[in-house]
Amino acid sequence: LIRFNSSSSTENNLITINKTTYSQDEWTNISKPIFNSIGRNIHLQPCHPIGIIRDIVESHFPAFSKYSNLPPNVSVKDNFDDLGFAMDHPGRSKTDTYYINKDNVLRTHTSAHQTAAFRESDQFLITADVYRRDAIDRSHYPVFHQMEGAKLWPKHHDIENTIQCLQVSVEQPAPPFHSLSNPVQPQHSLKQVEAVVRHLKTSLEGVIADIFSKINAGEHMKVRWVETFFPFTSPSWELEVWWNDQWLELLGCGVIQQRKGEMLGWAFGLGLERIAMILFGIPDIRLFWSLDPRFLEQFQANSISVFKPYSMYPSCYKDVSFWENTSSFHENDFMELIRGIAGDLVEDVKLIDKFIHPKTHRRSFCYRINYRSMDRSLTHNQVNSLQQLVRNDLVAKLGVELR
Ligand code: FA5
Ligand code: MG
Repeated sequence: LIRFNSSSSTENNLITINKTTYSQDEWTNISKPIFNSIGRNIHLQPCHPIGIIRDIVESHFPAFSKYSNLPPNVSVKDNFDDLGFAMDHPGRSKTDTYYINKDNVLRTHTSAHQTAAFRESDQFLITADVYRRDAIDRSHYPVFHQMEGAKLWPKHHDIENTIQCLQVSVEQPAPPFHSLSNPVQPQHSLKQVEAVVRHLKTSLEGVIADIFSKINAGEHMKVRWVETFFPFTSPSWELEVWWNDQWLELLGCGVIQQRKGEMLGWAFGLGLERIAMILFGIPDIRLFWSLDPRFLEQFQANSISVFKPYSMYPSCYKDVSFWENTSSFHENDFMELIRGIAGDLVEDVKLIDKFIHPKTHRRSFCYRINYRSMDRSLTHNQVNSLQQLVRNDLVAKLGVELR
């Protein structure tokens, strides 16, 4: 059970999020730092990098309805069932998703609101904080932001005539609709789908080209489309951009699974932190959550400026090795445990050694935890006591045997 002191909204086994009260059960796995990050709404701040990017993307879709205030507590039905996620999809597991209780989660993506938004509008953008249990490093944080875009047309509308021609150079243009795992839906004609996909791709290429031209003016920007799978779109793609000598995934998208009668359309889901890290030169994802004026005062509404790092404080590495006692050890549970203790004082956690005992088949792990604060020097005593708490909790909560 979550028990937070002071003015917390949890009492006995109840948890209240945005005025809805839930009873906790054996699925509940929301930690205190996660609970506390709900409602920060950094995507609504016009002078915050995440808010600035939201404004740029929104300016590309002037006629769309905008939703930016939807609470993160949603039902399993909204987040998974209604979108066609298989019952054994790994995203549903407790190790990947924050459950409020068996039937409710913190949304893992903005797609959780698609069905409800379509009841009000045929073209919309949704911006929101989303929550996923994940690794700890400079580009992963358990809360990040997504923008969902979607547009529907009556099935027999002449979509072709609504496409504006944009000048973007695409390294790998639209792959054809050939994959058995990524097919055109049987109720759609190839001609219609080609028009929808051309509209989707030119719209997104336009957004990305606009964003990247702000830092890369005049330089040739390479993007490519890669086929992928989502349970709620088909065919589906990811858009990748060539950045620092590698392909970086920015968004997923596709033709919406036909759920709404005689309509046809597209949807996309764009991650804001990745773009913001590139655009503003922000080296560590934790900085987006900083309340330090040295961070916040660097940015102005509607303008892109490269982040000037203030001094880096020293980091301190601590290793911990242990045997698992059951075969149920999951790395995300360990990450969550560390976040619960060290919060934003942990920069990254890496598995540096793994060993399987030849006779007992028990697994042994060695992890290296890098502690570093972004706004002060940590003392040895502080780091040692954090590490001691991590070691204690490993035994008490994950049932491992320290080596
Ligand atoms: C989705 O979340 C789908 N809902 C996207 C979608 C919407 C597809 C509508 C089709 C139609 P995915 O898990 O790939 O897909 O996440 C989408 C984007 O969010 C990624 O491309 C990436 O930019 C961002 N993202 C995903 N995981 C993380 C993470 N841990 N940290 C930062 N950004 C992330
Ligand atoms: Mg993806």
